[in-house]
Amino acid sequence: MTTTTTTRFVSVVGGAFLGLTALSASAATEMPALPDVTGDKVQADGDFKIKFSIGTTESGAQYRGLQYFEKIVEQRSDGHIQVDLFPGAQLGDDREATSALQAGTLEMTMPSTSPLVNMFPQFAVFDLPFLFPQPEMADAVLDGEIGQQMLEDASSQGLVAIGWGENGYRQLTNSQHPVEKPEDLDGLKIRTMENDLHLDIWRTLGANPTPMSFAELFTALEQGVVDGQENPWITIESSKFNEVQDYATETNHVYTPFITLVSARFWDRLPEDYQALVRDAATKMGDYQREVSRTLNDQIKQDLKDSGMQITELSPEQVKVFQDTLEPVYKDWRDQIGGELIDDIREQVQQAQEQE
Ligand code: KDG
Repeated sequence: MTTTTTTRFVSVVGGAFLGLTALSASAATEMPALPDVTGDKVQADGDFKIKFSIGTTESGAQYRGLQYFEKIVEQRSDGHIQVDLFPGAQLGDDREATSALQAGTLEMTMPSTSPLVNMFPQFAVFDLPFLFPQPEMADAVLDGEIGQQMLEDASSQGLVAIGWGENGYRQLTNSQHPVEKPEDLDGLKIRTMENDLHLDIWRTLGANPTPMSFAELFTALEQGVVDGQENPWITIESSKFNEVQDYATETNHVYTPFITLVSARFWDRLPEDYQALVRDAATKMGDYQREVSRTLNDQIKQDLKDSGMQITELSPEQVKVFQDTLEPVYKDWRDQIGGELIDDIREQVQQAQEQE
């Protein structure tokens, strides 16, 4: 059952903004109120507890999505399913949390696809630079045939994959100097996710990349172990990277999705009606998270500027220099990822661009 993104992507944020301001240092950013829960109550046998772990902090869009998931599941199960949220990598980073699901010691997590390429090589397609010019094109692929097939393929190795979310477009930050062209990266030590394609991207651009878990990143930036990193604006703010990074460049170089995973051991114990409830809640969480992330993106970039961060906005010509410099990455990774998958996605993106 796949529905096209546009029909499902009804605005859930509306105008209601709650004054959630205390969470991040430069926060004028207000999180939208959680939408009301729609759908009937679900009756099934047994009581269940879901521990849901993520790596980003409680002041990000990802956590706001989890709060909506919690609200839906607890209300529609009449409290027979309890959901406990663990942000900030309290229960481990993306790889550790995913292993805990396989071991059955944790019920749910929502990692980025990038750190899991070692388990699911196809996920590397999302690490290709400048693949999605607009987020709606990523939605169309993730919510379409390709994305649904990937969820089925990732429902293996002790895991059940039930939905997508948005980490977002990645932006470069550093503590040394403004970056406007690849040459400015010469000698800069850039932290990347634990992902060989990302290492290739920054090596190809002339930087000195090093892979590291997200959980270790703030300290590594603070202590100067690395000069820079790249993440979406909302993660840069919610993780307070602006407190240890003076410069940013709006590169939008990669769109990273989140994937919602459940422990297969837990899933197999869950009655079918509750499985359907959890899957529906995961879909609604992903849609809402995308909307929060996109609604707040520009506001947060402004907050970071107001907090003193020097943000370089690249001209289309400057972006093209980065794109052209990275084109060889597509050739180098074609066989490993699968030429057909890359072509199918690029064709879908092209069609969407032609319809604009
Ligand atoms: O658990 C948090 C990570 O999924 C996410 O933030 C990954 O973008 C990421 C990074 O830079 O590690």
